[in-house]
Order: sequence, then C-alpha cells, then structure tokens
Amino acid sequence: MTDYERTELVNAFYALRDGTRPDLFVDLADFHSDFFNFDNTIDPTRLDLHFNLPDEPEREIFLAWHRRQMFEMEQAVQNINPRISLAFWNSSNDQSTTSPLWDQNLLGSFNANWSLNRNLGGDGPLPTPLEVTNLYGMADFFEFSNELERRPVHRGAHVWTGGAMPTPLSPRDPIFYFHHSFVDWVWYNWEEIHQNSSFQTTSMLRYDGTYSFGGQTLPLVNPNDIIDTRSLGVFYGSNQLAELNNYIVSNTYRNEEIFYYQYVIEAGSNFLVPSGTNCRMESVNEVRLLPGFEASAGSNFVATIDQVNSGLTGKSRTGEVARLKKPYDYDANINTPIVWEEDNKDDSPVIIQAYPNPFTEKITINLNKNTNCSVEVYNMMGMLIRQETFHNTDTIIINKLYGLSAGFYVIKVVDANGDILLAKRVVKL
Ligand SMILES: [Cu+2]
Repeated sequence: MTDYERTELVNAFYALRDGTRPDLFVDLADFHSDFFNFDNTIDPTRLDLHFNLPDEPEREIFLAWHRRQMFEMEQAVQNINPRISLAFWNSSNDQSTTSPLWDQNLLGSFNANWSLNRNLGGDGPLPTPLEVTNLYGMADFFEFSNELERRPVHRGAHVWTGGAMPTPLSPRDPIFYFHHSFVDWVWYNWEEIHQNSSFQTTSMLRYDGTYSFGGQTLPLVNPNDIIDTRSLGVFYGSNQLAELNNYIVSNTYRNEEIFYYQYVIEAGSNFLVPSGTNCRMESVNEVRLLPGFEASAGSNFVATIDQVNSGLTGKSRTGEVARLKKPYDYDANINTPIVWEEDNKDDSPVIIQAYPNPFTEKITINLNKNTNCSVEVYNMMGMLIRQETFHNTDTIIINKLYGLSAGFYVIKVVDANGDILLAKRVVKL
C-alpha cells in the first residue's frame, strides 16, 4: 500500500466509529457473533455462517457471506473516500510480528485504541504458501471451501493475531477485513481455475432483504449471484497490476463507478461503459485502455492520473493515460483527459497473442514484428523467478515451466527501450 492508501483507510476506519454515524464495526461483529455457528443436531433448520456440514441447507455459505460482508465494509469506507479499497493480508508470506501491517500508521494503533488485546504470534500457525497452493488443486467446491475454512489459510490469522480475532466478535478488529479479503482472494483465484462454485441456498442471513442498518434495508443477495466478484464491481489488483475485463458498468451500487488503484490499471477485453452510465478510472501511475475496451456514446467515462495523492517513492510513475492501439469507439460525450499515444509509438512492437492460459509447460508469445526484448516471470509474491532475453524474433517461447507449482504468475515483456509491452497474469495448472 502507498502512504495515501494507508492513511486514508485508517482514517476511514476511525471515522466509522467516531460517533457521528451508526457503528458498522460493532454491528458486523454482533451479527457475526449472533449467527456464528449453531448445532444443527438440535435444530436442523437454523441458519448460521460457519462450519456447515454437507446436510445443512446453508452449506458453505461461509465464502459468499464473508464476500458480501467485505463488500459492505468496503462500501462504507468508500462512502467516506471513494479512492480507497480494502487491502488483503496474504498471511502465507507476510508473517512477521513487525510487518508494516502492524505499524502504528497502519493497523497497529487500533490495538490500544479499540482495546483489542492482540497477542501477535501467540497461538499460530499461519498458513504456508504450499497450503494455499494445495487448495487450488481441489476440484470439488465443498471440499475446497471446507478445507479452506477449517485450516490455517482461514483459521491461522484468527488464532495467530489473538485478542478479538479468535472469537466470534472478530469483525471488531480491522485486521479481520484484511484477512477475509485474503480468504476471498483465494476463493477468487480458485474460481478462475475451476469455475465450479455453487450454493444450495438463494439468500443469506443479513442479506435476506429484511435486515436494516443505518436506516437502510440491506438487499437480498443470492450467494450464487456473487460467485464472480465483478457482480459487485470488485476487481483484485496484485503485483502492481489491476486487470479490468469482462465487465459492464451498471451503476448498481454507485452513481459513478470509480476504479482507483495507485499502480497500473489495465482495462480491455469487454470492459464496457454503456450509454447513460458513469465510470472513472484513476491511478497515480498509469491507466491503459486496451483493445476490447469500449465507452459508448452517451456514457460519461473519465480516465485520469491522480497527481495530488501520489505519495509514491522510488516507483515508476509515467503519469500517462495511454491508449495502446487505435482505433477506439469513442464518441462525443466522453470527457477528454485521455491522452492518445504519440503516433511515433505505433512503431514499437505489439503483442498479438500470448497463449495458452492456463498453461502447463510453456507459453508462446507472438509479436507483430521482429524485436529485441526480455521476458520476466514473477510468482504471486512478486518475486522474479525467471528472466530471459530474446533477439530479433517475433516469436517468444518460454519453455520448461512444468517445474513451477500450480497457481498464479505474472509475465512481463519489456522491449529494448524498457517499455512494457505486456504485463499479464497467467495460471499454471
Ligand atoms: Cu466469520
């Protein structure tokens, strides 16, 4: 996170409890506690949120319910500042009690101020990266969800953090939202591989159309309708890249949909802004509009560089909104802060395709002309694990990838000028 994201999110958390509005932290914690887990041998019809068995009607509601809960919290902080998002804590690789996560300027100060009585590291363990990867290998949704919930990928951060976290009132601790965003990210990754999630119930506790908070009745949510995070307008960014695709702006949850990410935003492949809708993309680095992106006539679309809230140190900052390829379907009502790429840049090589994705042992990348370039492969922790250079070729083949463990990787293709031709997330099966 950047300084800006950190400061603004912390301020928003405190603002939610400053007494000027109903306390969402307390309400979410109380609800979570009231419906935590009931013994279904006593009453088989009584719904709850956790540890459901195969014969319970709300079987594995755990993932969908917490996704919707994360969304409720994220909407609340975005009502305070639309440029912030919840962050996720990858507890499989960020395991130090002195991690920046716990600094006073991030989540550290809440411990004393909200009497959380954390005991970091006291009753571990946190998950290993292998435990996360193993989950991606499970093909059955119930098996995956059950295993995730009961073992360290979910359970670890609760017991390791201590204080409120190992209790049903865990949503009182802001780390709960970083942790459950991570759990949600793991589900998102699993779904991208298996596309196999499904729920037996068609509504959820709290999100059943009868519950009110802050004078508003919360909508009825069918868990099957939020299997794709895009239905909530939510995208995950990692490795400093947020890929926005296959999405239709609808303004369902806000009058203007704002996609704000301090690193690179890339929108393409059927990201559509229909007539009559309002959408904004904003970064302090770069917004790239790729082929397949379309803002229709009569829509209000703005892509901008946030010059004010940069807060970046030592990171690249091109300050550019780029359209990588012409032509695009733009029309009269589109606002103008979009900067077209200079014509002379059209001489630089263009990626035609990169395939297959998912891959098993090799990836082939086709360019439109012979070029010198280098390819970098990063793992999901952002570590560079492979780098190769290619000379005067229009076909790049990255071989011998079968040794990599299953999961997500990012491939970058950089040309001789240092320009990134491709930054793409790929899945190893
Ligand atoms: Cu929970």
